[in-house]
Order: sequence, then structure tokens, then C-alpha cells
Amino acid sequence: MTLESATHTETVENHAAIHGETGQDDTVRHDWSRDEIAALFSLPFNDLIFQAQTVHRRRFDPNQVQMSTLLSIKTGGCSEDCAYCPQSAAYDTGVKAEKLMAVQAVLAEARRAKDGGATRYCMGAAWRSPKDRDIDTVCEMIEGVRALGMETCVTLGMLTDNQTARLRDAGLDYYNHNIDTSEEYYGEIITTRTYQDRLDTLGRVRDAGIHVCSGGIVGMGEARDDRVGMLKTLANMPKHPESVPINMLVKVEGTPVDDQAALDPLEFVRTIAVARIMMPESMVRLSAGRETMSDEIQALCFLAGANSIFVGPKLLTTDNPERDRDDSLFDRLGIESMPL
Ligand code: SAM
Ligand code: DTB
Ligand code: SF4
Repeated sequence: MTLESATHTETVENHAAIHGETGQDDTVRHDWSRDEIAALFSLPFNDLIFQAQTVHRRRFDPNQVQMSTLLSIKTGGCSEDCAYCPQSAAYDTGVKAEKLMAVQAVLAEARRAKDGGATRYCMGAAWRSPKDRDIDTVCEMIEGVRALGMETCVTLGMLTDNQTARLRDAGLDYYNHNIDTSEEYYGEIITTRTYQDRLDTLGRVRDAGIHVCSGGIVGMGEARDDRVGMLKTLANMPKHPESVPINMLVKVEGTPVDDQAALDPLEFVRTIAVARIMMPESMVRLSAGRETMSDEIQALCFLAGANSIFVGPKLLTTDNPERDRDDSLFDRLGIESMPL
């Protein structure tokens, strides 16, 4: 090799490294280091988004987004102290405690969600962990929603092995259980259960053969290093969660984090992009927080590799964009609903 061509090769490699074009083979990795993740976060924005979109296009149709609708089947009065949550009994947020909904009422809502274009129905309960008799009712809900031809997801808190098996046998497709933040920051947000408790439930769900939905929340006053740590925990699991919701904190008055300074929306987009690159086969969900996000930031999230959202005017207790706003956004972006 002549000196001239060696220099040229080096220049090309340097260019690739600087512009974030390396490491884009088809390997699904589970050995990410903090430094590598932090380096992704620090890339120039355009390089990061280009890399994320390139990874995204290898496995997904870039113009399809999966749509789920949420319902709170058991609202409020929760014994946990999650600092972000309007449903914790520890904070005065104006959310009233309600009983578990009746199966038929849930199925009526699921039908409306299906008519509204959702392909998955996600049912959430404000429990630390369900009672065994609650599982009977939730299993009926799962069977009923599946009979409508929709996928099912539930989020009920910590589970025992037996409860997990019963949900699986009822045909549950996904279980949502978020790690919420980094292991280091977790203690600032929740004191009534540990990070390991969360990981144990996720392990049970995985072992039972139910698809895992797990992600977290940003904008709770954590440092970028905590966002790095959160994604490291998710991506270094033996199998990546099939669904990774990235929530922007919805600030609810009365919760301990209600006065947090807003996170730079571009940092939110970066978090989505890094999640996409680290977990190339997972669905990355642009989850809570869309109501106060501009259309332009949402468009950047889709460009960064988000390919799943919640549709319908409500999340669990807080607002989500109205259908006509979403329809208009998807029309303008040429985004279609991902078929089942
Ligand atoms: N109680 C169960 C649990 O905590 O696992 C299930 C329901 S809980 C409301 C589901 C998830 O919603 C939480 O883990 C959290 O990530 C998310 N969440 C709750 N309040 C939020 C908020 N104000 N902003 C963003 N995400 C929130
Ligand atoms: C997830 O990651 N986000 C959803 C779902 N999984 C259960 C919940 C968001 C809740 C936002 C606050 C509320 O509406 O109460
Ligand atoms: Fe309860 Fe779940 Fe809210 Fe925590 S996030 S307070 S466990 S409903």
C-alpha cells in the first residue's frame, strides 16, 4: 500500500467514525459499555439520527408505526411511592381511587379502540402487585380482547410465578413493567420497592414466554448518565424487550417531580435514537408526553427510529393527543398504521 492510499483509507475510517457510520452490522448486542453508549449520546445530532435511521431501515418499514390504546382498568390509591405517578396514594393529585373495572365495560372500550385503529389494547392497574382473585378477572379481559382480534398487554405491578403462568395461559401477548430509570437514580424516585424487584418480575415474564415491554421515563431530573444507565440495563438483558417505551415525564401537580425543569426535547429525541441503535429489533415506543410535544419533535422521534405510539385521547389518567391531531400529523408525515 502506498503512503498515499494508506492515508486515504485512514481518512475514510476516521470519517466513518466521526460521522457515526461504524458498527452498523446486523449484530444484536448485549454487551454495551457505558462509554460506548455515552459516545452515541454525544454524537453530533445529524450523525446520531442518520445512524439510528439507518439501523431502523434495516429491519422496519420506516413509514409504519404500531398503534396501541391504553385503558386504566384500576385507577388510583396505589400503595407505592413512585415520584412521577399521579396514582400513588402518597400524593394529592386529585386522582380518585376506583375499583377494578367490570370485564364487559373494558371490552366495550376495547371495541372502540379497535374502531379507532389500534391493533393492541394495553390495560393498566395501579397496583404494587395483583391479588390472585384479580388475576381471574384480568384473564377474562385478556381472553375477551383477544377474541376481538387485538393483541393484549397488561401492566399490573410485580407478579408471582403462578400469576405469570396464568396470564400466559390466558393468551397474554405483552407484559409492561418499566425499569423507569437507571439503577443509581432509582432510589430518588421510588423507595417502596427495589430495582431488583422490577428485574425479577421481568425475568419471570420472559421465562414464561410472554413478550416483554419495558422502558422508562426521562425528564425526572436525572442526568444523561442515568439515561445511559437505563438503556444499558435494557439492552444488556439476555434478550431485548420486544417493546421499549420511552416516556417523557408527564408532570402532574402534587407529585414530587411536578416542578422539574423540562428536559430539552432534542435530548429526548437522542434517547430514542440511542435506544433504536442499541436494540435494533425492538419496537421503540414514543410513549407518554406526546400531548405537550410539538409535531416537529414527534416527527424527529419517528426519524430517530420510534415506531410505536399510544393513540386515543387518554393515557391512564392524563391526556394524549386527540385523534384528529394525530391523523393530521400522520397524513403530513405519510405514516401508516403497522398491520398485525
Ligand atoms: N402499577 C404498575 C407498575 O407501576 O408497574 C402499572 C401501571 S404504571 C402507571 C405504568 C408505568 O407508567 C410506570 O412504570 C411509568 O413508567 C409510567 N408512568 C406513570 N406515570 C407517568 C408519568 N407521569 N409520566 C410518564 N410516565 C409515567
Ligand atoms: C408506559 O411505558 N407508559 C404508559 C404505559 N406504559 C402503561 C403509561 C403512561 C402513564 C402516564 C401517566 C398517566 O396517564 O397516568
Ligand atoms: Fe403505583 Fe404503578 Fe403508579 Fe408506581 S407507577 S405508584 S406502582 S400505579
